[in-house]
Amino acid sequence: MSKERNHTEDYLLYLKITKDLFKFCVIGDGGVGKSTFINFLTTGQLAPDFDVRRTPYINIDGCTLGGHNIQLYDLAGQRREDAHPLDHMQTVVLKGTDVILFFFSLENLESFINIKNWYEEVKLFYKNWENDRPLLILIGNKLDLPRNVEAFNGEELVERMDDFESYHEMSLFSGENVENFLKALCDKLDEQFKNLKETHGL
Ligand SMILES: Nc1nc2c(ncn2[C@@H]2O[C@H](COP(=O)(O)OP(=O)(O)O)[C@@H](O)[C@H]2O)c(=O)[nH]1
Ligand SMILES: [Mg+2]
Repeated sequence: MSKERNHTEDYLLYLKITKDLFKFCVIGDGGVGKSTFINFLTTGQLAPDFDVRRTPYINIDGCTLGGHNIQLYDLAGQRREDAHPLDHMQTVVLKGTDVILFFFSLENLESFINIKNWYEEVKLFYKNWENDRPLLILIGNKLDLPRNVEAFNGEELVERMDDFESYHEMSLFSGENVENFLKALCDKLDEQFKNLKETHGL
């Protein structure tokens, strides 16, 4: 491990390798389904059965996915000036994050437009974005509702901001495409875990 790395980074890396641990962060406007997604991962319940509450500031949870251990950081979507975890806890939220899921709702154009702002804000945290950035995934949720964002808009955004890994649409109400997405995500985690171990000669 290189000298520039500090103890926290080394310890996180140790946990990642020995515990098969991944850190996920879910970011996007309020009401787009971030907490519903996390609840689905932890309990298997979809939107109709989940008694949803506004996420206060930050919520940290955990689950397993395809045998990997996942830490889930769910952030409040409501963006009050200087009152958001990304204003005060960038390090806690973003340090060591492996995957950022940027969520918007397909029936809410503004939530899609705001993705660019969330992305820019996250990017500010990383000193060496090209090498250190996490896996970025864009999710258009609420596929069951009348659409105000077309599929090609999401695809185009992912192409334009080419550090996004992929774009997926789903409904956490009907369940459409949720399992497909999780399968693709698990494949990616398998690949990353294998690479991480190989990089450290394991
Ligand atoms: N119709 C529909 N409603 C959804 C879907 N996903 C979440 N919701 C509902 O949207 C509202 C906000 O969800 P929530 O997970 O709290 O959003 P968050 O603020 O991004 O965490 C809740 O009433 C959910 O039941 C979906 O795919 N379709
Ligand atoms: Mg929430």
